[in-house]
Amino acid sequence: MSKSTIQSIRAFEILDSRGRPTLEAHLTLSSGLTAAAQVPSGASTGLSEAHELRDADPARYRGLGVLRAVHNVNAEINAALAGLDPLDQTLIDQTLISLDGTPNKSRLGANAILSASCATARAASLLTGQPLWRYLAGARPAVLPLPMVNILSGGLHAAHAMEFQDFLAIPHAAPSFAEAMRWINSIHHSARLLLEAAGAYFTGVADEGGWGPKLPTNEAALSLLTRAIEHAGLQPGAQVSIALDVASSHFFRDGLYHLQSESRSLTAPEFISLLDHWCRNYPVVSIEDGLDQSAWSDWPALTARLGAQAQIIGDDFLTTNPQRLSRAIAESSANAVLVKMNQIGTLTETFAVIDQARAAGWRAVISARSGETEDSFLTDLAIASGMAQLKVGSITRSERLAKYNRALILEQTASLPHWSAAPALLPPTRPR
Ligand code: 2PG
Ligand code: MG
Repeated sequence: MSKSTIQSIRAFEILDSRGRPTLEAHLTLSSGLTAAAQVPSGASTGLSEAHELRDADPARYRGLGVLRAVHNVNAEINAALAGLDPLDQTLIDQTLISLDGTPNKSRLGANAILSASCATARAASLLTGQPLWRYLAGARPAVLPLPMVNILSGGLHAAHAMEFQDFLAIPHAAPSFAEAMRWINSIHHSARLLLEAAGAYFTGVADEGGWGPKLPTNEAALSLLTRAIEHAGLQPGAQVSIALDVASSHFFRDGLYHLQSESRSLTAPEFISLLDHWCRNYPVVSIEDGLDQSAWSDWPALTARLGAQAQIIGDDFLTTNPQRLSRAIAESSANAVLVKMNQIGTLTETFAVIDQARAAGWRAVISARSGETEDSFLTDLAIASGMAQLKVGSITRSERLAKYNRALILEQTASLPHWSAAPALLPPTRPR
């Protein structure tokens, strides 16, 4: 027990990167020390995510206000945490989970609960005089993560210009995080030049800061990204590879994957073949939500077919949920999990999923949401996880840069091992 205990917690309604309400919590210790944390919010959410509590009052923010969640922090959570040891994160999170009492945190709201969980950890790091990443890591080996960076967006994040949600670049051969960002900047710039040259209609930047162009097909985006890597003077496959967040649940209906932009609807085996075809023709080494979130019987076939050449990630499919991950590990449904704190709602459960993935020999990608804040907590979490991969969105918009800039500074000040020190945790590479 540390000498300092939790004195109070107070939450506020603030706005996220889409201008929608979210929470910031301020936690005060008996020593007088205070710490804040802000929580993110997704748009392409999975059905099994913990519940984000919104007011449903149409008179404010079209029902999206979070004043009820704020009240839950200020009343019940404040009362339950007062007097507890901020260094006992497990106790804090167990207290929050029991206080809520529902399986999906729907009574108090996962947003309310996560704000308290993260603010406690930050206060504890300050109390112990450690950087947040080191406090969070505990005995885990901290690693500077390889970023996967959004260049082109479609799906729910870009007015459905294309069905696939994210086309991302993985600068795996970059010798440093700083150099990775420089490469990404060149690719992002080249993508714009190529889009303009092709006369593509711009829908403006998408929710995560990438380009949201109207391209004729999903494959056209894949081809354009490959050419943008080359145009930037980098070698696709050898230096920079491609990740896809298919987010396929959002165009899956009645047993078929509907690629409306391409005027075709595919069965699961046909869709797996299409992904296989693209992995052969483009340097794709990571596929997220390649199948629908409820298609448990199809995921093992996708992983058997493509798992050696690509990391097969479950996001909407696994929702950072320990039970879903256990089943997926047992059934060899994928080989990687996307980790988003607010899908599950506490830090302790988030680390449980990370540790479960590591023990199973799976990979994990620590990820932001499409609705983000200027909080850089995520970067510290990614470093602390030791899982060596980070997904934040694109390199425009400051809610993304808060995370990248934190990594840029820590690279130079914290002497962290580079991601290449953990090769087994990285996506496969396929030099061409
Ligand atoms: C995803 C995320 C981030 P959202 O699907 O991986 O890209 O989007 O936060 O909208 O779920
Ligand atoms: Mg996703």
